[in-house]
Amino acid sequence: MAGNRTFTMLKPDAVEKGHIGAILDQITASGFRIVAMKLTQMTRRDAEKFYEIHKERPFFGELVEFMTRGPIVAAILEKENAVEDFRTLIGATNPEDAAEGTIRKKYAASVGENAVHGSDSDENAKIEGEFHFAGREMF
Ligand code: YYY
Ligand code: MG
Repeated sequence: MAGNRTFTMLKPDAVEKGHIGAILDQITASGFRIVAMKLTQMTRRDAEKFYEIHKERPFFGELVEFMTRGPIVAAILEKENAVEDFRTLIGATNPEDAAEGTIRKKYAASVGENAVHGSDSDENAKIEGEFHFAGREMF
């Protein structure tokens, strides 16, 4: 059975460009309820750990550099079928391939700086949420 929570980050590019409000508005208007949220900045060690699965990929260095260059908004979102529905809402990893109206299509500049993260499985949603939030910060 599909879980009802996913984890997201509004990435440094989206925060720098002043898109926090518009993106959160689209997320909540799409039926997601915010059950944890904060503005935070990842250290190099945090980013290397969070994206560990990609550590052998050629873009890993740039990804860590990008994700640590400024604050992000981290949040846990609740909705039926949250992981899959949120991936649909954000669109393809590369904004050029993202469907019209998706968050990445609207706000992302490139595959590297693609505005928003969405967990890819229920298991990772739990791991990623717990990476960023203590129990008393999750509602
Ligand atoms: O889950 P998602 O963010 O859509 O893509 P992943 O394949 O998990 O890659 C994570 C992250 O890495 C992506 O959001 C941007 C970056 N990246 C990249 O810079 N270049 C690529 N060719 C693929 C991914
Ligand atoms: Mg991913």
